Amino acid sequence: MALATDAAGLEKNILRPSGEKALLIDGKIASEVVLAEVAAETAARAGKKSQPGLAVILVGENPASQVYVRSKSKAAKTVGFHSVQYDLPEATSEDELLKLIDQLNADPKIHGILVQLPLPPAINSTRVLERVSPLKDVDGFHPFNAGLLSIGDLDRALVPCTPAGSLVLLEKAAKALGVSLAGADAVVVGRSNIVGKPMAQLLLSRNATVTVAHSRSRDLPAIVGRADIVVAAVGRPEMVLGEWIKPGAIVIDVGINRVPGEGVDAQGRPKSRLVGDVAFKAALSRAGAITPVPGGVGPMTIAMLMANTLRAAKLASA
Ligand code: NAP
Ligand code: L37
Repeated sequence: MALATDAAGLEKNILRPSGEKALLIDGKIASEVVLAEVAAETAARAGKKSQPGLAVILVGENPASQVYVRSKSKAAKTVGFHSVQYDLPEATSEDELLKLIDQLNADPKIHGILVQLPLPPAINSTRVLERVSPLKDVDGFHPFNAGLLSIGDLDRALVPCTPAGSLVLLEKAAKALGVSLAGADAVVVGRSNIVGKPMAQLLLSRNATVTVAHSRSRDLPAIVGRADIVVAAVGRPEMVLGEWIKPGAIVIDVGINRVPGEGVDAQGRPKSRLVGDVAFKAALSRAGAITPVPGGVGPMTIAMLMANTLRAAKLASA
């Protein structure tokens, strides 16, 4: 797709694809801005305050998780953090994992602990997530942080990275379009604890009128069709159709779905490609602004993890 930056006034992460109506919100560029800010603040702490430290734990060999965990550890090094990664075998017991978390909770060099999901079926995820100290819970999955977000105490909450990054992109889009989130009708499709629910809380904190749709919702096209803001976090390739989108709406596509592509790669394996939960091409000609997949919310998730780790380090040394 040929991209042309729009006339003056648009930030460099907001692009207008030539011939299209919608603005394209580039998460890659936006994430680089966040990462540069975190790096600058980290550099400014050197010699005065502790170096922020992030521990990332991966259990098993889920290929997507391997990619994400590698990106997270790499980003942590790039911004100047102390970065450690634990690659544990699939057969790791819950007790072993809990012991590692206890060690990291007690380690003053570590300010953020992330346990990548999904965990192997033999491990109870709830017990594991609740073992992470709420002050080091940079994923924001501990009930204590979920509770703070739910009562609107955003000064103290560590907020889950994907919704936090989605909100940054949403605010940039609203600014570029000259609209306000306050009073806007927002629809979040999906109600998971890691994306949909915290996203709904964040939108509420910005005074949007929030509807949360899910697999039991009746008439999803009509619900989506009323929305000024649509956040799709379903995990179903291109299920939100372009024709559902209200003209001019802001669309944040959280979905990451790998689908069969065309042809074969150099090793002769069938190619695959990533698509979101929104039928992107059709939505592009109706939406006011939209995030692409890949290159939208995904890179922001990683950047917000770094921002959360820096925040956790500040909270620890306050
Ligand atoms: P999840 O836990 O599987 O939740 C999916 C939600 O979608 C559920 O609430 C489910 O409803 C709802 N749903 C499923 N089918 C539906 C349908 N036909 N109509 C309406 N709602 C439906 O998924 P998740 O962890 O929230 O992730 C969602 C997507 O975001 C996935 O594609 C995932 O890969 C992606 N993701 C991206 C990032 C990123 O950084 N970009 C981070 C995390 C996740 P019920 O509750 O009724 O079952
Ligand atoms: N914080 N996030 C946290 N904790 C977890 O336990 N599972 C999980 C989680 N999810 C997660 O890390 N998601 C995620 C998804 C996509 C990217 C990063 C993180 C990402 O970088 N996506 C790229 C494409 C990467 C690819 O080619 O596969 C993108 O541009 O969207």
